[in-house]
Amino acid sequence: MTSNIDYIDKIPNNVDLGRDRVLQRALEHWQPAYMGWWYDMGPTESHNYDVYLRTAISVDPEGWAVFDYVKMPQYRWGIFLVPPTGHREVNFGINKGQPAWQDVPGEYRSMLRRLIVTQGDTEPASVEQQRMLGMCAPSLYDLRNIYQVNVEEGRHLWAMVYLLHRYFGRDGREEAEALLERRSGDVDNPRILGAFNEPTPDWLAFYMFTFFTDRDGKFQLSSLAESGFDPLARTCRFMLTEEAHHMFVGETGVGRIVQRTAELMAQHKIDDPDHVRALGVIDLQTVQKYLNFHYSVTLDLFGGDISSNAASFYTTGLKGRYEETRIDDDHQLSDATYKVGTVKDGRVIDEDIPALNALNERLRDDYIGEVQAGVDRWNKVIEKTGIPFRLRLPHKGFHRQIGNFAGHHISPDGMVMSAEQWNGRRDEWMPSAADYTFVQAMMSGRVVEPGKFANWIAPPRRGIHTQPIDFEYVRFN
Ligand code: BYC
Repeated sequence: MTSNIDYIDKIPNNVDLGRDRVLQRALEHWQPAYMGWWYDMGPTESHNYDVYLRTAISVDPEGWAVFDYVKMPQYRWGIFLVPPTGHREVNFGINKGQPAWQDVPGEYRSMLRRLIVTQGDTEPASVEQQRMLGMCAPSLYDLRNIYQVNVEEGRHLWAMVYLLHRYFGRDGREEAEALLERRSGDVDNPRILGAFNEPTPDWLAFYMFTFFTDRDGKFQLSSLAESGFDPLARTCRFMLTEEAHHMFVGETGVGRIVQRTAELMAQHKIDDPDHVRALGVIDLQTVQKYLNFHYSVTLDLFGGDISSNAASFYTTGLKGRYEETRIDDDHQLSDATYKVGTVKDGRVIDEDIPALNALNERLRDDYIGEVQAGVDRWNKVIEKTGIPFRLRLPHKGFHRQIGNFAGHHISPDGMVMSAEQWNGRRDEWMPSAADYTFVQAMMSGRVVEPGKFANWIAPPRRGIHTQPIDFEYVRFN
């Protein structure tokens, strides 16, 4: 395996695909089905556009990407793994110290397949969720960014499908087909995880999604990058380099929205949300409601607070903790405990449970720390304008459907309420139908003039790669 990618093959790769004819044929068989899915479910009306995209040419940390105009159906989706490092070991669990597995250990096969399928399922799901948004993009810069995110989610699907085809035989191939058959939000055949069946109806939702939900991707991929199953670890490492841009799009997108709103509020000396909306921008209260929604559905993606699945994934060496190898402990967690929140006697309390069963909660906490830092940066943007409003993360138990808080009604401040009380205040905390209608009405058309931005968002600080902000990032032909 080399760092450079072979683009001569029909399927670009750095895994010497040409040497395994059976695998190559199987993937070449899957490829047209993938293209069919892209034409059906990829970004609407985009197939003939020239988009200024980056494509991976190497898996080296330095200089792995080239930037050029590409028609998205001609994007070179392929298989890129970070090269193996000599003598890697399983770094945690009962198999700690064994050489990392280059093949699937038979006894862990179904667990591993399930992890790979769940990861793979989120990638096409997000493309499906976002497919209409190109029609109302706030600028060519943003349009290019959503397309970049979409093609890379497509590539992440390829990454998981390669593992299924290469290591799981017939049932792997069947799973790979099923990944193209499920549909986000479909009643009969939905995507596997909750958040990936929610609509992403507008650009505020898209930026929130890429900030919050793509960051779940970062933390899950980081845990899988610790896996004792070496091909999974190496493919996740490369996926993480692509993920960083998606979170950048989310953070700067929300940052530019709050900047525009707060600047107009300061300039016009107003703070009433109706007056703010009358200026054609999104009031900060609505931004807070979107934040509450996306944060809470993303917290659910980490799974139950107490999970025997998570304990098994760890004990067997299949899925580690965030930055496992940098943690200074026994990497077995046999005696350790961890605090998880739960509701007792009408109050939220912390309970110590065996750390092995609390691994989902621990990863969720790592995630929350990083998310909080991003919210602090948004608040700095608002603070600079002199506007006193601050965004904040709601309580961890707010609006949860999975884990200890599911079935309880918790306010953003962490108060346990009755269903009636909570529902009575729902529209103060979560986007209402009227909020969605307002935001969507504002985003009714697409801004196509290079360098121009919709009224509701500030321009970015700089363009893509070395290009200026008014570069023609998408040509519609
Ligand atoms: N919705 O023991 P439990 C990304 C299920 S995002 C629906 O509590 P476990 C991306 C669970 O499957 C990262 N069902 O949880 C972002 C299980 O079902 P079964 C995606 C849920 O198994 C943006 C049952 O409840 N990657 O990459 O420890 C754009 C009990 O489960 C949910 C991964 O998730 C839910 N929210 O952990 C594009 C990594 N939560 O098996 C991409 C791989 C739980 O009993 N997946 N359930 O029928 C995993 O590590 C684990 O499957 C989970 C769940 C962390 C998701």
